[in-house]
Amino acid sequence: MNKKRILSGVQPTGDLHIGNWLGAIRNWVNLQKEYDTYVCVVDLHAITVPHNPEKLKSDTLSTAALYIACGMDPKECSIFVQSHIPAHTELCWLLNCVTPLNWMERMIQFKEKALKQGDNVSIGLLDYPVLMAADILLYDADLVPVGEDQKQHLELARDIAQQRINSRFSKDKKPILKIPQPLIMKEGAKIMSLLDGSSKMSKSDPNENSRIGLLDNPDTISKKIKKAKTDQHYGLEFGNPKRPESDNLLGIYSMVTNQSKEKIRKECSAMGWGKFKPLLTDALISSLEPIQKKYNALIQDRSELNNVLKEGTENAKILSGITLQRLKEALGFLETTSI
Ligand code: AQP
Repeated sequence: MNKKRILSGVQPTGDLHIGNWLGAIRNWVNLQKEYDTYVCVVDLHAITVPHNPEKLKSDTLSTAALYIACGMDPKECSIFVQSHIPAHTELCWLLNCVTPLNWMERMIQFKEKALKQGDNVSIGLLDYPVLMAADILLYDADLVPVGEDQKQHLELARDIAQQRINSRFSKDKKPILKIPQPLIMKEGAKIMSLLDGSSKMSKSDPNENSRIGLLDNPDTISKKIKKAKTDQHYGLEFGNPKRPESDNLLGIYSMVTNQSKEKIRKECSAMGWGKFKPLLTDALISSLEPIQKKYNALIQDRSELNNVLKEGTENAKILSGITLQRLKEALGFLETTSI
């Protein structure tokens, strides 16, 4: 039986953090054997907010290298850069022309990011979810592993595919685009800022102390954890809405030590912050050390990384070309072969 396909990606908008790892990449690593896995570095998404061209290049490479360093195995999956496959932008245009504007204006992430941009909001930022729909639909993905924050975008992709393409343009009731399902992992679905347990850890947070970068050195990790927000209570607990920092840091500790919440609860319920923080620091340092080692090797000798990206691009070109052609036919475009 054919494996079901999954597709996912991270934007090269800065240094990847443990939220990107625990909420996304680590899940892909666990899924890659079971699924036909496509992961891309979504660089076209990264320019929906103001960007630095030199940094975009290096962030794109470092994001791809981190996929591999975190355990994505090029023998099990295809890794590629979104902008290397022109079908993404072409499909995005086709979908733009059938997507109602008011669907886009409802998107929570757009509203949040637009607030930060003031008068500088680009059409690209508004269109971000349509490009994301194109990314997913191009590969006939069955499942999309996403964090809780991306669920609304996936629902939009499903609505565009079903309501605006399949039900309007399919002639023989055979779907033109496959309807993807979200695959949301319970643990690590959302890692919160170190400085505010109620807001998401994010690359674009101007305060670097809000996040642990995957490439942070031990000294930086230690300093950031020392500065992490705490509360006045003694003893640490999960799930108390009045103590989001306790829940978040315990959750991170549980994930990086690969221990169940139950075990962590027993270990930490009678522990003060002063005793817990060094434990968390050590656990983070040792879980990131093998990732950093592999990353440094990949970046120093780029030949392995280049080969992985070339092969991934070839695979992605084949699949995306088939879907794009199928949709263009259904929409009535004149074929080049007929002239
Ligand atoms: N804090 C988080 N907790 C769990 N998962 C997270 N993801 C991001 N932040 C967290 C997941 O990482 C994947 C890729 O994210 P992205 O970089 O494409 O976009 P994002 O969600 O907007 O990530 P950031 O770090 O917040 O970037 P900026 O600041 O540039 O917008 C997604 O699966 C996401 O759920």
